Amino acid sequence: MAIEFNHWPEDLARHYRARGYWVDLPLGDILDRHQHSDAVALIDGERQYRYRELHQAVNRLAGAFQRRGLTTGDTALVQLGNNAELCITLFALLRIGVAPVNALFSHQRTELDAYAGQIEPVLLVADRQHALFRDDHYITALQSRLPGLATVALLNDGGERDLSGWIDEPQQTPVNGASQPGEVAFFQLSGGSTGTPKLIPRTHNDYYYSIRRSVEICGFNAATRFLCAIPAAHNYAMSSPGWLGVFYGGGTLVLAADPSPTRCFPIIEQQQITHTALVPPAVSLWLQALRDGVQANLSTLTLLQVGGARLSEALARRIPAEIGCQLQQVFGMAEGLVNYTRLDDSDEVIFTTQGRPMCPDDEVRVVDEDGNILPPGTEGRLMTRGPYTFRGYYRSPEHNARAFDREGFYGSGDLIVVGEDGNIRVVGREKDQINRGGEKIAAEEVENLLLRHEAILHAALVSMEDELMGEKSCAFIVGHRPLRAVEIRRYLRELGVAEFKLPDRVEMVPDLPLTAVGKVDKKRLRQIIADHQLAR
Ligand code: AMP
Ligand code: DBH
Repeated sequence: MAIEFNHWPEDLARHYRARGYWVDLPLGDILDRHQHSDAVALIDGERQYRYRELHQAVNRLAGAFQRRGLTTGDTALVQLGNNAELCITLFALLRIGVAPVNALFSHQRTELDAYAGQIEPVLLVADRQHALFRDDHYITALQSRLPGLATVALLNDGGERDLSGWIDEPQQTPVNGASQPGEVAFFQLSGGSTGTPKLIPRTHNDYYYSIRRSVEICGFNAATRFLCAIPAAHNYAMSSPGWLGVFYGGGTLVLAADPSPTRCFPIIEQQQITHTALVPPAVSLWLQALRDGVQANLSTLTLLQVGGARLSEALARRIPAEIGCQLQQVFGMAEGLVNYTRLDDSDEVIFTTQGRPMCPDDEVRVVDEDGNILPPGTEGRLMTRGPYTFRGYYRSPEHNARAFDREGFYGSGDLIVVGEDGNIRVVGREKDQINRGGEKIAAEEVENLLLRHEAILHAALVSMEDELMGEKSCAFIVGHRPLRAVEIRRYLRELGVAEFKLPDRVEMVPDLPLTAVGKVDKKRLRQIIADHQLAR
């Protein structure tokens, strides 16, 4: 059975097909087009796959999944780091029509619980090297809650369930069963602003378009050697143009475990990297390393993409000057809409804006609090719809009613200004979220966890400025007794939360300031912490 999702209205769907955005091909086509190629597709440490080999590995794993009973319309929870197995697993699942949630490797129990609870997976793919999967406790707990979760494959297991073993199983049966191109291919993760992390159904048609168009704009081709050092499961790394874009163009993907200069500089030199994508804090670290005189030959690098969080103009200007490559700003979202500065834009546009929508049929509106459309040049809320912007979070009718307007425009929660030339500047945010160097923290999610602590009465999480990360998080807490930051962080860690969500700072207060309508006054709290920071 096909996975439910909110469809585009018929007239728009017809338009998107007529304009050639939706081509009715499954995402598996990205590899199929190169299945006879001897070009190198993927480099992961010492391991190297040619397109032909990658395609065969995908087919073998798809067969292995099929023999274990997986079939079209099933769902899977996948948590793998930046390795070849992540790419092989995704394509194998696409081949047999199983829709995964690709959790980030930094995710812990509460995040995985939330995703599993929503999709009720029949398959789990995880890594023994992740703390949660060192033993079978968590797997057993998941299976007792989800009786349908019958199949488990584990990287670095060595036994019957070893993922690498499954990839090596000889292919005995032809694989088939990809879902229809108009149906859900997989779920993307929303940075979110609500208590439970929301899932974004993405169809083959909409996602494939976003990849093809990104490849075109960014100029990826067979000569591209792309370094993926940011989390490969993230929408940015997958599709803007990301590693799926590299494969589409027939180039070479080189994986790295993290974006630190010590990790990446030698790889860039050895692998002759031409393109890579970073978040702003990583850019700062790269620039600092170069200023510190770290020896590195980055001369092959022609394009550095930066996105996920606001890049300051000062930092932007240093990129061509000090790294010696072109900058491209990327303002995107897992929900869909992606904006790029173009390769032939003026320095002014590239340094001071977050670019413009990639598709002529991306509809972007700037509206006020009541939804009235504002004139160009005015700051307001971003609303958008288009051929690759989703129409609703998975199984979240109430939240969708708030996140979308009557015409199906999605409100991203960003405050923007659109210039006369159509370029967008992100100037703020109205969603209750902290953007910690590109990693999104939904305040409510952390607050709910804090409130489970026996000594905590009220809690509010807000952003505070940070030189490296852009923003960090500060928890204001009303408690029965004084609590120290280390204690709170340890408590959250024990609950099982991704490390980046732990409050960077904790302030005990007698009460939380309220607005006139009785809501926690977060603006005031942000001001309090800013004043504290100034005073230091
Ligand atoms: P997510 O919904 O988790 O995919 O995160 C998308 C959000 O990240 C956007 O709505 C923005 O708030 C933020 N974002 C992404 N790229 C940029 C950028 N280049 N500049 C500023 N904010 C960004
Ligand atoms: O932050 C994001 O989610 C993001 C940034 C750049 C994204 O999803 C994308 C490009 O596709």
